[in-house]
Amino acid sequence: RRTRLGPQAWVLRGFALPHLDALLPALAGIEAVSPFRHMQTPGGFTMSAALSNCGALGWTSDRHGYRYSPVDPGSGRAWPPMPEVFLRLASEAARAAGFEHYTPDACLINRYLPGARMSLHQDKNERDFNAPIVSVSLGMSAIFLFGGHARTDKAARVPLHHGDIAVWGGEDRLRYHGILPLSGPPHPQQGCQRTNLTFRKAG
Ligand code: MD3
Ligand code: FE
Repeated sequence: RRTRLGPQAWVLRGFALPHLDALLPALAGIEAVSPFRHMQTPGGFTMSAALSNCGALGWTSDRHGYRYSPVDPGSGRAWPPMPEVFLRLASEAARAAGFEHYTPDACLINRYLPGARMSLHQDKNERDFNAPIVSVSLGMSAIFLFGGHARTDKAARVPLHHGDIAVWGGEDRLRYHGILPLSGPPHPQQGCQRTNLTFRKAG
């Protein structure tokens, strides 16, 4: 089932479910090399969601700013490579939403425990705003905030569940968005957490 959120924004309900037997072990492998950690923001706050990355470039944040980096600042070594199953899933989801030939070079992995949130922001650290963003939700359900092109535009609230994939491109690519504080029942397999994979063409 495909739900339209905007002219070029879609939620593909349950699209990742048939891929989870391959996806979850690959995720565990990444986590073992580049563990989840809480990053500092340039404003001096600690982000409530913990993050890791895989792929050629990883999104990082510290007191000096936000940027994509080929190395994990925790280890000084390259981020783990993007698993084939990640690439295949991201590219299939992009195609299902109308974006052909999607080859992301970055996968940011956010982990939310109850209470963790992401306030309204735009994704502007990528070089190419033409490529779509693909986001895979795993574990506990969350309420996604989908706003407009100005921070003060009223945001729609969209529930995202285990296995859902959202795709955003074109004129929807720079819309404000966020995640409400995580709450609700634990997920039967994943427990009290939500993990979100966000694929981007960053470099
Ligand atoms: C809509 N993460 O890491 S992904 C982020 O669930 C981020 O962890 C959220 O926003 C999460 O930057 C939401 C979905 C998403 C990502 C980028 C977008 C939605 C978007 C860009 C434009 C519009
Ligand atoms: Fe974002």
